[in-house]
Amino acid sequence: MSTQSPSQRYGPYLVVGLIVLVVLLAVVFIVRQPGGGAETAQQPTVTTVPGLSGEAEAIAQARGLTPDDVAAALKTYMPTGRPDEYVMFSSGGHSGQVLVIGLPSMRLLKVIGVFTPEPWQGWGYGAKATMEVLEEGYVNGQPVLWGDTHHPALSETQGDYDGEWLFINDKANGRVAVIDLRDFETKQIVKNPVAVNDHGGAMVTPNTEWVIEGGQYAAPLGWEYASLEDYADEYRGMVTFWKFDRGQGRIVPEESFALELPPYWQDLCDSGKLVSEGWVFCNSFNAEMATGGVEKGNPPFEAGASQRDMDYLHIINLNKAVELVQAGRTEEVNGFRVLPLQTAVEEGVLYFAPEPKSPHGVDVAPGGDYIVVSGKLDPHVTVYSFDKIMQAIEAGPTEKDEYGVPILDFDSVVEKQVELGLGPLHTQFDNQGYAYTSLFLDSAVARWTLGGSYAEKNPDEPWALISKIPVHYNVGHIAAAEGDTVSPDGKYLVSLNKWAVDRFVGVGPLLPQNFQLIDITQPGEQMQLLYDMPIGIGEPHYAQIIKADKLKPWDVYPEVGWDPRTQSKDPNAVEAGQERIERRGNTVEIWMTAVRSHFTPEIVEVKKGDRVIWHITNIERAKDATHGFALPGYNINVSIEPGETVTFEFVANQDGVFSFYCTEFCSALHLEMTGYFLVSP
Ligand code: K7E
Ligand code: CUA
Repeated sequence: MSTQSPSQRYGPYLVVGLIVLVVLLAVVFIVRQPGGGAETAQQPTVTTVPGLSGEAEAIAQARGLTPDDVAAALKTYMPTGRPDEYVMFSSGGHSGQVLVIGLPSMRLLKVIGVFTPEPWQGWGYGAKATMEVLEEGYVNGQPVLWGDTHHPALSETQGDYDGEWLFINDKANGRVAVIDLRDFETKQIVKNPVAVNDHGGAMVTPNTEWVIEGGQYAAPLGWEYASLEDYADEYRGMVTFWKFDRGQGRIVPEESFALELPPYWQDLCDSGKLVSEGWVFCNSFNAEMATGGVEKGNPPFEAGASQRDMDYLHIINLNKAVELVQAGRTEEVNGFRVLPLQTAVEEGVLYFAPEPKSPHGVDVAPGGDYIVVSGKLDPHVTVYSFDKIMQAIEAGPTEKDEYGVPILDFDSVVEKQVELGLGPLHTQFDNQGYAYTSLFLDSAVARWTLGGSYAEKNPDEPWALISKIPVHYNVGHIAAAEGDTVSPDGKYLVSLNKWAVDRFVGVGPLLPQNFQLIDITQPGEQMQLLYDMPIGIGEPHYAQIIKADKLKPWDVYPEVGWDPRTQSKDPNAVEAGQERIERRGNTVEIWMTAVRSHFTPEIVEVKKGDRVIWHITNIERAKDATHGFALPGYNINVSIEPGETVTFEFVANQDGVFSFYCTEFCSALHLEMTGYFLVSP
C-alpha cells in the first residue's frame, strides 16, 4: 500500500493534464475565431486610469479598464433625458421589420412593423389600415407575412437625407415598403410584378424621384415557368425604378417601370449623384450564367458562378431610360411597364464595365465622381471614374456581350485598385476624405484614402490603405453617419457583424448579431471601438444613420380622429358624447372612444354570425397616452395612439363572453379599462 497522499500520487499528472487542457482550449479558441484566428482573448489588466478617483476609480480597477475603455464608455453614455445625436435605421433582416437605434448610446428606440405583423404596434392584427398595407404585399393573392429586409433608404433632397421617408426592400419576395417618418409607420408595400425576388434595393435618386430595386436571381420576367435549359433565352435580370410621389407619400406603380437585363445575377445598386446624377450603377455576378444542378453532376452554383475572372458593372442612363418609357417604348409584363433589353442597348441606356469576379457592394463617392466596387473574392476595391466612363462611352466601345450590351474597356474606366484585405464587401465615406470598407473574411473595417479632390482633406497618401480595425465578427455592411450622402458627417461608424461568437453571455446555439460602434473622428490610424450592441432580431443587413435633428416626427396625431393610412381626418372618428352602436340587418357598427381609463361604450352585444365593424378613437391629446385594444379569441389587437382612429372588421363566428381590455398600462386604473363583448348563440 502506498503512503503517498492522492495529491502526491496524481500531482504530476494533474499538472501535465492541466497544461495540455490549457493548450487545447487555446487552440480551440483560436480555431473557432472567424476570420483567421488573429484575435486573442482580452484579459482584464489592472491599470490606473489617470484622473479617476473614488467609485469611478474603483470600478475601473475592478474591471481592469484601460483609459481607452473609460473614454469609450463616456463617449457612448447619455444621461437619462438626453436624446441621442444620430438615429440609425437598420434593416431587421428576416424579421421583416426596421430597427431604430439612437447613436452614440446604441439604445433601441423602436422596431417598426413593415412586412411582418408586429403586435405591440397592432400592426397586422385586425386594424384595417395595417391589414390593407400587408395585403398589398401579398404575392398573387398568397399571404406573405414576413420579409427579408436588406437595404433601408432614407429619402433625399439634393443628395442629403431629408428625414421625411424611409424605404426598405424585401429580398425574398421582391417588394419595397414606404415608411412615413412623421409617425414611423409603414404606409405602402409594392410587390414587383416582374421579379419574384430582388436584392439591390432600396436606393433612392438624389431627390427621391425614383426608388431603385435591383434584381438578383434571374428568372423569366413575371417568373413564369421556363426550363433551365432555356436559361440564356428565357431567363432575365432586371432593375426596377419605382416612381415616388412625395405629395401623396406613395410609390405610383403606373408611373414606374423595369429595365430588362441579361440573366446575370444583379447584386447591389447605387444611384449616381452630383456629377453622375441621372446614372445608376448595379453590379452583378454569375456572368457565367451557371444554372447549378450539383445533383446532376454539374458544378454547384458557388463554383459555376465564379469561373470567369470578370463580371459586369451595369452602367445605366436613367434619364435616357425615362425618356424612352415616356415615349412609349415599353412592353408590359403583368400590367407593368418594361423597357426591353434590345431597346436599352440600341438607345444607349445600358453599358457594362468589367469588374473583378463575383463582387458585392457598389458605392458612389460623395461627389458622385467615383464608383467603388468591392471584390468579395478579390482583396481589392476597384474604383471607377465617372469621367472616364463617360469618355469611354463617347469613344464608342467596340466589345459587346452576347446580348449586344457594349462593354467598356476595363483599364480605360478604372481609376485605381486599392488592396485592402480579404473579403471586401461594402463601402462608406466620411468628411475627411476617407473611405471605409468592410472586410468579411478579415473581420475588420479598412480605412483608406480617396484620391482626386478628396486628397486635399487629409495629409495621407491618396488611394492607400491607412489602417484596419478588427470587428467581431464577419462584418457585412457598415454604416457611417450620413455616410452615403453628398456630405457625410464622419464621427461614427457602425459595423453590422453577422457573428458574435464570444462577445456576449450564451443564449443557446442561435446567437445575436453584433453591432459595433466605432469612433472615426481622429484621422490616420486611430479608430476606436466604443460599444457592442447585441441584436436579438435578425439578420440585419444595411443601415443608414441620420442626424437626429433632421427628423420631425409628430408627438401626437395632428387632430383627434386621425387616420394614419391617409394622414387625414377619419370620417369614422367620434367625439366624446357621440359614441354609439348601430345595427343594420346582420351588421353591427360601433363607434367607440378610448380615454384614461375607459372605453365608451363598455358593453357590446351582438348575435353569432353578425358582421362587426368597430371604430375606436383615442381622444387623448397627451404625449404618450396610447391605449391598446385586445379582443380575445378573435385575433384582434390594435394600438391606438393619441388622436388616432382605428377600424377593424370581423364576423362574430364564436358565441360566448369575451372581455376586451386595454393592453397599454395607461393609468392607475388601467386594469379597469375593459368591457364585455357578448355574442349570443
Ligand atoms: Cu451585403 Cu443584402 Cu447589402 Cu447583406 S447585402 S451584408
Ligand atoms: Cu388604456 Cu390601459
